[in-house]
Amino acid sequence: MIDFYALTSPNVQKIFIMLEECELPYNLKTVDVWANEQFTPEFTKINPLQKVPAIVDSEGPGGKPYTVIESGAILLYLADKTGKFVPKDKTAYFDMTQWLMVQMANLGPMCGQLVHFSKFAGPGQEYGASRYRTMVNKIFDVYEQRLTGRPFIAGDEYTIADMAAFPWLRNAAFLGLDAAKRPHVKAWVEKLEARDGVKRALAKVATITSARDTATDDQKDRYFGRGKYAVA
Ligand SMILES: N[C@@H](CCC(=O)N[C@@H](CS)C(=O)NCC(=O)O)C(=O)O
Repeated sequence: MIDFYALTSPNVQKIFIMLEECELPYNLKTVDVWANEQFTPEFTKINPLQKVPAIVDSEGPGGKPYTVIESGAILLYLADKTGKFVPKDKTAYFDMTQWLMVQMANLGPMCGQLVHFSKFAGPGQEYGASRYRTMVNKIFDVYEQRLTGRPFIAGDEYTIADMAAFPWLRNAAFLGLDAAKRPHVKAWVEKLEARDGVKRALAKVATITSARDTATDDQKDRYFGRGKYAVA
């Protein structure tokens, strides 16, 4: 059985999608980052980075419990465990791997910074939001190009590279971008949204509540590492 440490953010949604698409059973263990639950000693043992998602598979390699952190690594682990959503063809496999890395190293971090600086930085901080909006627009353009004349990100098959990019690319409006400007990304988002596994995953996410709207200033400072929590 898989213990899935989660909340609702895009990096976590990728794993909900993979688990639901593979119809793997899992125990959902919410870690409310807005209530600072990521910082408990118990969770820090699971993920020293103090972030969700993480999984603990009681039947890992050799039949022993195994912990996986980082959403891209979790997707690769689950793909290896099930043999699903990874191309058999070597070239397609490495196309998938490259685009998974593009998501992990570029799309995710740039969107994360844009959300932070546009929603949480406060007045007089326009430089951060502007810089990351530019980066996000550029990477969205790269995905638009990639999905022009290709049904899925790695090529002909739906893979974990699609699952990784989907929660961020469908968030255009939340990120302050115009989804209509990138018609191939928009059509691909709609195609994925129509999948049963994706629908089930998003429905699960929608049931999770968090302290996002009730977090105190101190909890937010601790989460964002600012004020007395800043490390010089
Ligand atoms: N690169 C990591 C990023 C994970 C991440 O940033 N998780 C956020 C929620 S999306 C989190 O747990 N933040 C808590 C914190 O930074 O204290 C992944 O893809 O798994």
